[in-house]
Amino acid sequence: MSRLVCVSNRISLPRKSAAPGGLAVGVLSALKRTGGLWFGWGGETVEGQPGDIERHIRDGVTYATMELRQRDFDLYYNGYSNQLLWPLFHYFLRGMRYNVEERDAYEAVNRQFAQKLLPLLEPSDLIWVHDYHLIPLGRHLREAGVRRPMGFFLHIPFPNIEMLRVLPSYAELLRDLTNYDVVGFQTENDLQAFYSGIQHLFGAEAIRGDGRVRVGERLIRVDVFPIGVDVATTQNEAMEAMSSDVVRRMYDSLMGRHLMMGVDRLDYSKGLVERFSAYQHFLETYPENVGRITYLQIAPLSRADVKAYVEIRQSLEQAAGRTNGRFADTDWTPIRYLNRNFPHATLMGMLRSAHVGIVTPLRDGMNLVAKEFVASQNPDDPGVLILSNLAGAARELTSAVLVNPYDSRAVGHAIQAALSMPLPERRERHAAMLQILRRNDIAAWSRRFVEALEKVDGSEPRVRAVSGGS
Ligand code: ADQ
Repeated sequence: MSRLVCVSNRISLPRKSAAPGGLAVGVLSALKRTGGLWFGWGGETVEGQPGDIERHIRDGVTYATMELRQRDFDLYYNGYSNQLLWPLFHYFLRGMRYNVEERDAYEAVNRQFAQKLLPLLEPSDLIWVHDYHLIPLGRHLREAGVRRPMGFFLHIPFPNIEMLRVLPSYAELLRDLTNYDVVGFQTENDLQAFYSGIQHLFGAEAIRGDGRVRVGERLIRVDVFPIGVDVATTQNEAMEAMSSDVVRRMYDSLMGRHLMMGVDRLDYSKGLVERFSAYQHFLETYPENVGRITYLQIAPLSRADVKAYVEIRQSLEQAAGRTNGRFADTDWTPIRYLNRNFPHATLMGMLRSAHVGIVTPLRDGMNLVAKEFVASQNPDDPGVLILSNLAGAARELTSAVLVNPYDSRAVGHAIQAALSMPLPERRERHAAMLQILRRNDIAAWSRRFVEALEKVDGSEPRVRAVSGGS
């Protein structure tokens, strides 16, 4: 039987408190099911030469971590990955900057990943590379002679060619993706955007009738694999956490008020400034809610070394301060804004306590919090999900209250509609969404991707790398 090898920029070591993030949740669920190897950066940077690979084995999963030089990390991760690819792929051109030195570091770190991974590979491995930090890794592995099936899954949106073309090296990026045998996206939109790039670069004839892409000798399966959640585990976590000390204290402190809750990494793509402004509109437009609702926003800091993230943090502190300064009373704070992590189960318990879950990213590959909110609810008396129609999750969760996150007034009205929604409608919407969550759960996601990899015939002449790098 084949071994699954997952590769991602950052890996979450067991027992260390994991940084929140959807990618880690997805990779771990895949590996827990099948066993195998998770290879990536362990979170340590060094000034001199990186040391040897470290290995830990836990519950059938081998974690192999490598170190990165501080300078490489700054340029590759904070620079190219998060100040170029992340904003570009999320359609935020204003936040994007192109720097050749960072591009070279991105290429060099991907080469390092390949060099460190090669000695760990076995002849029967299936290799699954995750996310935008590692797009060129497949080419480096092919150039080193790796013939095994290799897949790539993009956790974030893929931009249409008209947006992608802004990147000077867009053609290399597209060619790099054709070094994989399976390329997976979160939604049909992302898939179509990828086709737009393929058509632009290789012509319409490169896209075959069955959806696969033919580039030279290489045949690539391209498909949509919407990531999901573990519904039963989320439900159990949520139910159990309701009686935990933290969740009870939070619940008791509401003193019978309604709870609206948001959980997001602190990132400008998550639409938090617009959301705070929507909440302010809501309190202005529906003053009967003043003193009767609490909005709890949990937003752990991420990418704190990147300037745009420092700026968004300041804007949010100001916005929360403004609303609280204007509306708070001696015994009521309209927004409780917390920049910290919680154990996953605790978060699920808090989500279950909420009457409204508010998930309004300006763009998001999927957004697992939206799905976790639905899974955590009590089906007999479920809360209402307000969801951005620009999140990948909106393609599946069509029974949520869908909003345009830029339209703060409309989001304010949606909060009012959610709070006053009758129980039969809440139940109906929730049941419809739960059914979809069960069908497309996290196990189905990883199983479908691994099956696609298993179907790749390792003996095909797919070996010759499509050159992409500069
Ligand atoms: P993210 O941008 O990190 O993921 P998301 O999908 O919402 O966004 O996943 C966040 C995960 O972290 C959730 O499981 C959530 O419960 C957890 N989390 C958030 N805040 C936390 C906190 N304070 N403490 C502990 N855990 C916390 C990227 C893409 C998404 C895509 C995922 C998965 O940007 O679009 O859905 O990958 O593919």
